[in-house]
Amino acid sequence: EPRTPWWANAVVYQIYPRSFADSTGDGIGDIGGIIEHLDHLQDLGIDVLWLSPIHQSPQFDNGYDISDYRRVDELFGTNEQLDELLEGLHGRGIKLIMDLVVNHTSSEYPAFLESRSSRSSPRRDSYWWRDPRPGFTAGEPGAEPNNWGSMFGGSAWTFDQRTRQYYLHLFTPQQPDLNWEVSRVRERVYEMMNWWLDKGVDGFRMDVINFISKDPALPDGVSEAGGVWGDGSPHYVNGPRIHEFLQEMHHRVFSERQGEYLTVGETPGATVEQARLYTDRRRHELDMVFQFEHVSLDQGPGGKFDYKGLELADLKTSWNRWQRGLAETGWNSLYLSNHDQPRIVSRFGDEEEYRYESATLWATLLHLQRGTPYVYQGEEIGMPSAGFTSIGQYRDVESLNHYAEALRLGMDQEAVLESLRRMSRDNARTPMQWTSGPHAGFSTVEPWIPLGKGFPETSVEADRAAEKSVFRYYQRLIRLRHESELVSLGDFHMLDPAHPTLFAFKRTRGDQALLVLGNVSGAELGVPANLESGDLVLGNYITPGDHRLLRPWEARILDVSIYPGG
Ligand code: TEU
Repeated sequence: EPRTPWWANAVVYQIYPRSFADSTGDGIGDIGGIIEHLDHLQDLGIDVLWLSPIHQSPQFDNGYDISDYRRVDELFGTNEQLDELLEGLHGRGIKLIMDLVVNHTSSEYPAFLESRSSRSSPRRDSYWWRDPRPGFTAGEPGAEPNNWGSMFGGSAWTFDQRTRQYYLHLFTPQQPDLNWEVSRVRERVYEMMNWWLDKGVDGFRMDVINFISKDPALPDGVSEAGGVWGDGSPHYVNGPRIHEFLQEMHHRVFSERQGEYLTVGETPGATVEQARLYTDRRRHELDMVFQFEHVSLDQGPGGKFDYKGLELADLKTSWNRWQRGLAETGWNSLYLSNHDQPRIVSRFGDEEEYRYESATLWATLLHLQRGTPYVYQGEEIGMPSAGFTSIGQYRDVESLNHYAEALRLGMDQEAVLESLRRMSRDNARTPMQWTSGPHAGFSTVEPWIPLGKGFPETSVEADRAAEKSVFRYYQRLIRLRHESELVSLGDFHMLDPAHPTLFAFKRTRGDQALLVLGNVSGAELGVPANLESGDLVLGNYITPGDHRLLRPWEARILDVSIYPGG
């Protein structure tokens, strides 16, 4: 197998542009704002920036609905500014990967407008058009071509009066799914990818890329007793031709390029076995994928808004399986936070008294694994979740739809608000807190979404001036990965997997070994006798402690190498 890839010790930082920094005074973050904060990224020490979509879009799903794949939306700036950003990043040795949203387009994308114009359109087959279910009246409930529900509520089908057929959309009706069965559709995607790479971008984060291959029969999904919609996912998650499509994409886009690229697929529902296929380098599909197992463990059978809390042992079991499963073949991406997930200090940590400690503990447990860590904007200062208490504060289409639907079904309003407070995607989308000044230094005017409840205590300015700085701790973790092959490449060994609050693992390489210890609780915790000794490499408490005791949310990285003869 070829030499170690360049990204084996890289760290990626994600920017959600709408919420990062506003340079134009319209309350919405933009490319100019990112350019103003390049020093922040460089100081942190990251290698790659992943930019969530900045393409032209009607913004029904904050840009994950693209109407022109080669133009920057004027909300975020201009193509020239994007070139400037790319230059600024490259000048600092940072690569740029773009979001690639090609499971679906915007319903305002020209090919969709053409496709929906008539049944005989040459683009008709670029999307999934189907007749109403036989025996039902078109447009009436039950007449949908199959029983699939959309990710964001309601049917996955919308009826189009003009041509009297339905089109498929796994997300909002403004996000029609492309038909990847049609080779012309695929070739246009590859052309567009090549266009971006020719401009100098360094790769892609591929939105729900494991949804692109559907069983063309589009069979009904199994529906739960009492449930309205069937589960269509077996017919489109890791679908029949997914590996063929990804190999074709690699061939058309990457195979003849010489540069250093990064591809990461977002793959909800991917198992370890699937992920191994996606990321086995001999198969030429993807470099790594975002799996969803560890961010589903605190959910009950009712799905993401059915919050049940985390059992630490479940997380250890899951992470261990992924670490081991992709040890020989394939590669892990490591993340706790992104624009779709609640903030980690609020979700698995303590956003109040031990905000610094729990932020840095989770950072330690993540960054000391083997794989590529992703840092989501604000995570590096321990920003908590939004803490919204009224529906008027929310902006996310998924949250708003869920609220309306839940109330329609007669659920208790307070309970629904509480589940949104826990799990809403808006938890990660409040404005980046740069200072404790007006609008957190994010903008000069009222931002598009309210500031999170962590304001004004939590900000880049305050954190960097503090003795206990989350940012400085992230800097150290990132440096450690850059400098230590043990961290980037060492083997992973989980210890004490059933313990309810101790998170312990070893990394080994040759005669070198690191022991990572974390106390995932607000109570003191005795260290098992066999894990007491070692030289402290990094810890998240500034005062020295007792090696037999972990303080609340304490994390330690110890050198436990066995030196020959030592
Ligand atoms: O998300 C895909 C996805 O399935 C989920 O992460 C989803 O956002 C949510 O968690 C469902 O509860 C990707 C993008 O990251 C997301 O922002 C987009 O809304 C979605 O695709 C559609 O493009």
